[in-house]
Amino acid sequence: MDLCRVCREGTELVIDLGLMPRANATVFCSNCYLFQLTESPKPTELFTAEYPFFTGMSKSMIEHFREFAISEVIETASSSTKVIEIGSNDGTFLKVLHEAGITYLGIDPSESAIKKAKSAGLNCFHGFFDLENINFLQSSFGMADYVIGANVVCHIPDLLDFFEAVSRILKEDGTLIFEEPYLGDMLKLGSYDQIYDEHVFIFSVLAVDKILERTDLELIDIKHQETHGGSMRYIIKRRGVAGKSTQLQEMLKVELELGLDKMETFINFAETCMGKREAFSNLLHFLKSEKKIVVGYGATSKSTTILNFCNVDNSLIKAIGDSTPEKVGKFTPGTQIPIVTHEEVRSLNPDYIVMFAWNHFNEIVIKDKFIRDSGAKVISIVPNISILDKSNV
Ligand code: JHZ
Ligand code: ZN
Repeated sequence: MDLCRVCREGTELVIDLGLMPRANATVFCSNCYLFQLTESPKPTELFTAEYPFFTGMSKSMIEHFREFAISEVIETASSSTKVIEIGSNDGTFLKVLHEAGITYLGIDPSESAIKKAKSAGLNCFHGFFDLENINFLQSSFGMADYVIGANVVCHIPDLLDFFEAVSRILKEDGTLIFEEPYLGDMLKLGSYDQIYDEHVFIFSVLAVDKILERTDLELIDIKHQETHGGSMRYIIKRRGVAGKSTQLQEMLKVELELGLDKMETFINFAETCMGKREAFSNLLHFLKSEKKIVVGYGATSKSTTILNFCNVDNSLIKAIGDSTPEKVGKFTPGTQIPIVTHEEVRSLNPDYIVMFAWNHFNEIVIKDKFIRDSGAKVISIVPNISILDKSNV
């Protein structure tokens, strides 16, 4: 039996998604309510010099991070405020701090991301935010008023090491704020594609609150976000500095009502995933038998899970379009579907487009005339496998 990464108690299998190019199964720890992968590659193998995901590819994410920086930091900052962002990627968030004249440091292990941020003139450190580097970071940058992370903490296998590192660099009245894909939304939408090698955990509020009991930090507030198909922002202070907000207390109750502490809930989720696999596979095989041309939109990390779990290769989906130059010319991991530009996808005259970047759909529909106006039909994969009626889009 796999042990929980935090409490080392036994976990229960939720769903085995099969052998993935990297990750495979997920388990649930009913001791600390942590939904987690059984196996995950070392972070040094994932966040490499060629890491190809860049936050700034999405206009709505740029807007989101501007709002995040302003509301959580800039509005209350003084001339001495110091901010650390972990997993700062291409510097989308840092740029807002930079322009506001705030003292900051971005930290990221991916050289490709650091290069982009540095070429934009941003202050960054190339490496991991962990206990190994914390003394260096503390002596070179000093203590922080804010430690911020977005879509990064759920990527860190050793959470206790991470929280200890935060504790060492956070001022006494400092604040840790991070936001990650939210388990409640994943269960509601059946968006099992959130489960892949980089997402070691999918957090609930209950789980974050519980893990922090093992540290000198405490969850004091939460704010739900629409990004990445539903995320949760966690606001954390040193234990005893502030009380828990009313909405946090309410959310803890709601999650218990939803059964986010119970294995049974995850068994139901696994059944939903199986049903969605069958529906997707049946649809694609039917379209193939009808000689339809099917392509994909967005070579997302998430799509790796769907394609491998549902056994979808290039005989079912001809190509996937993506706006990231670093991804174009490559193939989807394990399923070998060519990743091409959106222009190339259009030239294939597709009959159907599978929307893998479903979390950016609102932005895509506005900017992509082809998706909106061509005869090609859009296949939605979240919440249900369905062919969209474009007149309602
Ligand atoms: P997107 C990544 O996941 C990895 P992914 C990581 N583990 C994580 O947690 C989240 O991000 C934050 C393309 N695209 O954002 C760009 C278009 O082609 O859903 C991307 O390749 N046209 C750190 O990869 C992909 O789609 C567009 O208009 O699942 C979107 O990837 C837009 C907006 C995007 O994250
Ligand atoms: Zn546990």
